[in-house]
Amino acid sequence: MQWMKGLLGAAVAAMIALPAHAADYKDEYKVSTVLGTPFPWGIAAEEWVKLVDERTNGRIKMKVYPGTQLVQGDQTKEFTAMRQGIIDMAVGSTINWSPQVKELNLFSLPFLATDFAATDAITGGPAGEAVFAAIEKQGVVPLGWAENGFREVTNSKHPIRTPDDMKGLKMRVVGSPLFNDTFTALGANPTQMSWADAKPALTTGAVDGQENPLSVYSVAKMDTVGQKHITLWHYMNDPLIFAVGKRVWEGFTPEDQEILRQAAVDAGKVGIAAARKGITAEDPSLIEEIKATGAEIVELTPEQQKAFVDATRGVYDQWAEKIGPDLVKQAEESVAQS
Ligand code: X2X
Repeated sequence: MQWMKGLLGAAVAAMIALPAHAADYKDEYKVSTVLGTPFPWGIAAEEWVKLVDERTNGRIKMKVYPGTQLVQGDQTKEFTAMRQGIIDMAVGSTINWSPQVKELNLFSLPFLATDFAATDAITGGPAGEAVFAAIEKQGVVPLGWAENGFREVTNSKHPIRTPDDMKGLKMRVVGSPLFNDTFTALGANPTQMSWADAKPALTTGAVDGQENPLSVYSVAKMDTVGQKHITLWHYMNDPLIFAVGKRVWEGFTPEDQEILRQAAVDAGKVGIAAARKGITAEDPSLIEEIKATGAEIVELTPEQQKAFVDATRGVYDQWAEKIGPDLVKQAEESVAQS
């Protein structure tokens, strides 16, 4: 038996002596996104891939799979697929993961955060930390934030200036039931569908409108599918999260985990800058570009915006209970200090 012990000892010694770049890393790590480049979402994901490649000298190879193609386009299944190891990594929207992580509905509370400072105060504050902890509890490791952007409402029928203008509009909404409730409260007729189905539905007129950031409107050329009326109501900013499935994460050495995390934080900054480009008072270039297509952009006055806040307050209160009143309070306090 002594010889066996000796062998075992040698094997253990060999394992310990194994270099940090574990030989059993995958040839490719699959990164899921809904939108690829040149959307800011895809820019963030590609930057992450690039930085990790550079900082590991090509030892960790990642590839972006846009269109949620790894889950047949069903963006509400992305989180589960990552948890199960079908997808290794993702840069995903809080909206699409909220069916599995109820805390992620926080960001979809209507008019919780209506400017960039408020958004950053939430993601960078205790609420952001609590949201990350909730994700981790579900078997996924969150690493950093990027941004899809402020979701503005568009339609093919008429300008929206008051909640009354929403009445009867058929609206495509995304995966969380919260959106159904918000648009129902405004008197619209919401239908949930994936991004893959949204543009065809707008093209045929099956729906009249949708809500998405101006960057998405522009890259997806929504003016060509009749979306001529845009209202900047800033009712929610849609953050994105860089994440890795837990089992995949545990396969990396601590040094490589740190590289992945720091690269996500750095790529997030690039993604956020791309998401905020051209839509500010200092740089309205994207707004001007969209206007040049013949689309009409309504900017709400504070009083006009308040009418929408009031009309959706019941939805906010009801969902604050479901999300967790303490978490919502933390976020509200961060916003108040921003
Ligand atoms: O489906 C959408 O509207 C999109 C692309 O913005 C998300 O995935 C949340």
